[in-house]
Amino acid sequence: MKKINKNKFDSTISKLKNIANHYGSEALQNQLQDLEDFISNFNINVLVVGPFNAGKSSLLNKFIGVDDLLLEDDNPTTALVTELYPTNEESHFVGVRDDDSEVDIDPEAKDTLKGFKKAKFFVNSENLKKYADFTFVDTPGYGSGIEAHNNVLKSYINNGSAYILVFDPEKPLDNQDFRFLREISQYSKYISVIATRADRNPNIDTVMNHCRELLEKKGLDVPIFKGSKWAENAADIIPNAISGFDVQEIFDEILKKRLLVTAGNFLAEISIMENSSGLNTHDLDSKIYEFEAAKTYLHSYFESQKKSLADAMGEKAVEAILEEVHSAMVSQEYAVARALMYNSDVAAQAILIEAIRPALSNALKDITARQINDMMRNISFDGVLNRPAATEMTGLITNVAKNARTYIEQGYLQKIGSSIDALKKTQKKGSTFKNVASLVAILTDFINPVLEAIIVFLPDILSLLKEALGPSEEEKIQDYIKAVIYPQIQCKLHEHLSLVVSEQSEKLVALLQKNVDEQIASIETQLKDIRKQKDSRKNEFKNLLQSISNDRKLLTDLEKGLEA
Ligand SMILES: Nc1nc2c(ncn2[C@@H]2O[C@H](COP(=O)(O)OP(=O)(O)OP(=O)(O)O)[C@@H](O)[C@H]2O)c(=O)[nH]1
Ligand SMILES: [Mg+2]
Repeated sequence: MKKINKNKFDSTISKLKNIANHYGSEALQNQLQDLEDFISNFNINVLVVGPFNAGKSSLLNKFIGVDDLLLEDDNPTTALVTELYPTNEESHFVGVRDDDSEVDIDPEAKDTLKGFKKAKFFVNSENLKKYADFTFVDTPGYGSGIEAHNNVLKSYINNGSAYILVFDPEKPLDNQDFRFLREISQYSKYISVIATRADRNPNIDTVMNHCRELLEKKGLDVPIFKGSKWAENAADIIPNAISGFDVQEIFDEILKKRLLVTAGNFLAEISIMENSSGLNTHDLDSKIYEFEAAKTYLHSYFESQKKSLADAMGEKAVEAILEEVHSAMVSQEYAVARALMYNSDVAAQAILIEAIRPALSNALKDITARQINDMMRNISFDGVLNRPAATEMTGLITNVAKNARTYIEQGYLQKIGSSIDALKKTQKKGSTFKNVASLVAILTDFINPVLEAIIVFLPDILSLLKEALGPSEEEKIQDYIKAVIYPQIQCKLHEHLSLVVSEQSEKLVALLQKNVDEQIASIETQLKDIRKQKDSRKNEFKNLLQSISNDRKLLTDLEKGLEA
């Protein structure tokens, strides 16, 4: 028995696979999977059909070699489509429900099955194994007037890849049979006719000739065989009837049709992808617009803010610092007076410096924090950018200022000198750290020279006191400190502060400007990245269109090849 070569269309299938791989389409992969399942499950369904009581079930029983496998009777008998499969194990029977679920059937009940769409009989039969490329199917006969039998046959009839029509020569082929033959010839050209019960009909050859002529006349090119279930060669009647069915030819024909369907589905799927693909860079374009606008805004905002920052750090700042220093000194008035009374200039100096140092740094802390705060608070991208982007951008910019402020407020400036080291120890090196460290450094630079100046001029100022008064006049000393020494210190401090404050405010502006520049640079990096994304999206789209057009050509060529 010739076997089907199922690999014959492998090159066509691998072309389809290549095409499917060009797209991440689940639909195409499913099509391929269905096709592969179809091929691996492929069998030639041979439907044994004919009028009721013709002897269909009897012929199949003989072929299979089990006499009571399918019920035979003089009445309309077969009620269920029964597919016959070979097995190496003991025979067993399965009922298939409408929803395709399957149940095992008790062998005793196999002849009276009810409530199933069809039955599957697995039989340990040499002939079934020998003709394993075929699945033989027993069907209910037509013309019995039993509606249920007709319906079962009707709903299954188009499942055949080949047909054997069995008739009783005592009722030669009539119009009903020809109508039936015409219907099945739509589904397959592989049809044979068997006149059975030859043992009972001495005129069998005349009947066969008559039927042969009729078939020819009706344009049906169908071979006709005869046989009897009682003949010795009864098991060979079906093999004879299918001997003209070329299994490879049947497979090729069916598979070509199936491949054409798959190619058609591929073309449809590719068209859908083409229609829904469209190049859309709207999201990227609006991002580009947003970033460009943010860049411009940041730039002009800081230009306009520089001057007001410098102003705020000018004379007004000096006054505020001096006020802080003054009240710090006043609070140490008594201690200073006592030190001087006991002739300890060094102690008096130390007390004053230790009072002035935190006052200076506190005042600076307040002013700086307030300035940075004001500046950052007024940043608003609203109106320049859409709302979510504006919030995000404002957050990005003010973050640096917020961090700087936190460090100032946490008192790093009071540990001036060691502040940067302390920061280095506690902070990872990042952009925030760098900014905060620079800020602390600027303020350190600011305070230290002022303190150094005090250390230089303080002894001279204090020695004024010694020249003016003798010891033990505590109240007088205190008055003198208040009236002469403190104003002198304030005066000297004013000179120094005015000198450094403008310089320091420039440094502060420069630091903030550096911050802004960094933000602009980061915006530019992101812009570059977005533009790159836009280019690659354009390219991808171009490639998709190209591959759609290539694959469409491949598929239509493949269709032509299959149709030829
Ligand atoms: N003498 C003789 N009787 C046969 C032959 N083939 C079948 N019969 C008898 O004819 C009757 C009908 O046979 P079945 O095999 O049930 O016929 P069927 O075509 O399956 O009938 P339905 O299932 O009703 O469509 C039974 O009583 C069989 O024994 C045959 O070749 N010679
Ligand atoms: Mg039957």
